[in-house]
Amino acid sequence: MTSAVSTASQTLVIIPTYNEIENLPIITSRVRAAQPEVHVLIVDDNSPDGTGNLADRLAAEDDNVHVLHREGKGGLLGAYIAGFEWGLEREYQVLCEMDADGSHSPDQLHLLLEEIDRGADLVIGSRYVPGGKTVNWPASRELLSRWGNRYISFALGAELSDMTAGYRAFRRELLEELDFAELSDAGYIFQVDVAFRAEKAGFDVREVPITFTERELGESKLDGSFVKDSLAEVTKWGFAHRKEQVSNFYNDAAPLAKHMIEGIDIKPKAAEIKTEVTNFVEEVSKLVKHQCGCK
Ligand SMILES: Nc1nc2c(ncn2[C@@H]2O[C@H](COP(=O)(O)OP(=O)(O)OP(=O)(O)O)[C@@H](O)[C@H]2O)c(=O)[nH]1
Ligand SMILES: [Mg+2]
Repeated sequence: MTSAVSTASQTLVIIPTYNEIENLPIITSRVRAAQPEVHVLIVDDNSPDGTGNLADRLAAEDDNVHVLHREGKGGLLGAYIAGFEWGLEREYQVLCEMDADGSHSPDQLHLLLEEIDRGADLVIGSRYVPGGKTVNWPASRELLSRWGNRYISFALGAELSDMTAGYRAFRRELLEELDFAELSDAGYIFQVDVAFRAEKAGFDVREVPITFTERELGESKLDGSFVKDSLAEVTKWGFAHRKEQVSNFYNDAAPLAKHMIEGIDIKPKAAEIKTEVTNFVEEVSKLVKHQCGCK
C-alpha cells in the first residue's frame, strides 16, 4: 500500500512483560544480537518479580533498549497500545510485537522485516502456513490452536491462517489508521481484531512461516476461558461482516435490477409482470435492509 522503507534502523520491537525476570535478559540480548540496529521497548506492568527494575538496568547499559512502566497489570492489549503510542510519537517506521518468553525467535525477525521491505503493511509470523511449526506444544494445544484458527478464518472469511499469532511487524501507517479504542480486549482476541480490520481496510497483510517454541521459563498469563470467549466473539464479527456484505450487495444490486427491468421495452400486456417484478425487487431489497438493520 505504501512505499518500501529501510527497516532495521527504524524498527522498534515492543516486548510486553509481566513477571518475566528470567526471560527478559535472554530475549533482549537475542534481539540485540540478531538485529543490532533494531531498538527494543520493554513495556512492564509493575511486575511483582522485579522485571521492571531489571528492564531499567538493561536500558541503562544499552542506548537501543527503552522501558515503559505502567502502574499495574493492565493486559496485553493495553501494554501494546502504550508501546505503539510511544513508538509512533518517535521516528520508528516499523513497530513489532514479540513475546518475552522466547516463543517468538529473534533469529526469525528478519523474515518479518524483509516482507515489510517487499511492501507489506502487516506481517504475521505464522505457525500454520507451509513451513511454519510449533515446538514443544502438547498435541492437544496445537490441535486447539490450529483448528481454532481455521474456524476464525472461516467465520471471518479471511485469507489468513494464523490470526491469533502475536509475532508481528507493522508499518507505522497502519497503526496510525487503527482506532485503538475500538479494539476488543477479551483475552488476546485483539490480535484477530487487528488483522481482520487491517485486511478489511485494504492493507497488505501477509504471513511468513515461523517456528513457535513453547516457553521454557516463567509462567503463562493466559487463562482458560480465552478460547471459548474468543470463538464466540469472532462468530459475532463474522455474522456482522456477512450482513455488511449482503447489505452492500443489495444496496448496489437492487437499483441496478430495477433500472434494467424498467429499461426493457415490453408489450403493454406484460406491463403487469414488469410492475410485479419491480415491486418484488424493491420488497426484497427492503427486507434485506431490514434484516441487516441498515438504513
Ligand atoms: N505488560 C504486560 N505484559 C503481559 C501481560 N500479560 C501478558 N504479558 C506478556 O505478554 C507475553 C505473552 O504472554 P504469555 O503468558 O506468554 O501468553 P502466551 O504466549 O499466549 O501463553 P504461553 O504459550 O502459555 O506462554 C509475555 O511476554 C507476557 O509477559 C500484561 O498484562 N501486561
Ligand atoms: Mg507465551
